[in-house]
Amino acid sequence: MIDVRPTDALIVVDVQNDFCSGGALAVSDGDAVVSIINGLIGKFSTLVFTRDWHPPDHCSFADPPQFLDGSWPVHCVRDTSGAAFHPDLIVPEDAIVVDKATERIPDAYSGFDGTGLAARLRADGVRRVFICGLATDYCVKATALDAHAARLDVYVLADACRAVDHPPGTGLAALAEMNDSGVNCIRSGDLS
Ligand code: VGL
Ligand code: ZN
Repeated sequence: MIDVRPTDALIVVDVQNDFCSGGALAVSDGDAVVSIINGLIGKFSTLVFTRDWHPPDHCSFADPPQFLDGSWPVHCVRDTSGAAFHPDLIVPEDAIVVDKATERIPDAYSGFDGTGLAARLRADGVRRVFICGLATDYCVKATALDAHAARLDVYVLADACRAVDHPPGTGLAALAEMNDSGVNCIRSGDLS
């Protein structure tokens, strides 16, 4: 078991309508992470929720999208219902909300990319981060690798993530890549 400490942060990545069932870029079984994450937030004194927050003409949008080359259907356009957090996700008033990929170019998958998040967490005395959300093989992976590069101790809560998994196996490969890079892959049940 891992005891959650006051210097730990939970980072919830992109649990937004467009990545959940019925969304523009739905991750299969994406909704399943919501209740797991809701059960974790009471353990943490620092909570970060990232949002994919694109302008309407974002550079990743394509018709037809190729998925593998970084082109995607229109998704998570700022201030639209698709970009809103899943309606059942508990987002406390004092949580840190981080918007990413807010300019037309470039795209950004990591919650640390251009957001000032590393400095903010450092200023708050955070040493370890526990990462969950959507999608394992894109924004969760990029956020975890950047957190590690920022010299935080990084844990990915594998059961509280879901992958785009296109082609199938990409989600598991992402977990292996994170593990090989020094990110600890654990399960939410390991937290006490
Ligand atoms: C994401 C694809 C495009 C993600 C965001 O949140 O994983 N994936 N934009
Ligand atoms: Zn995006």
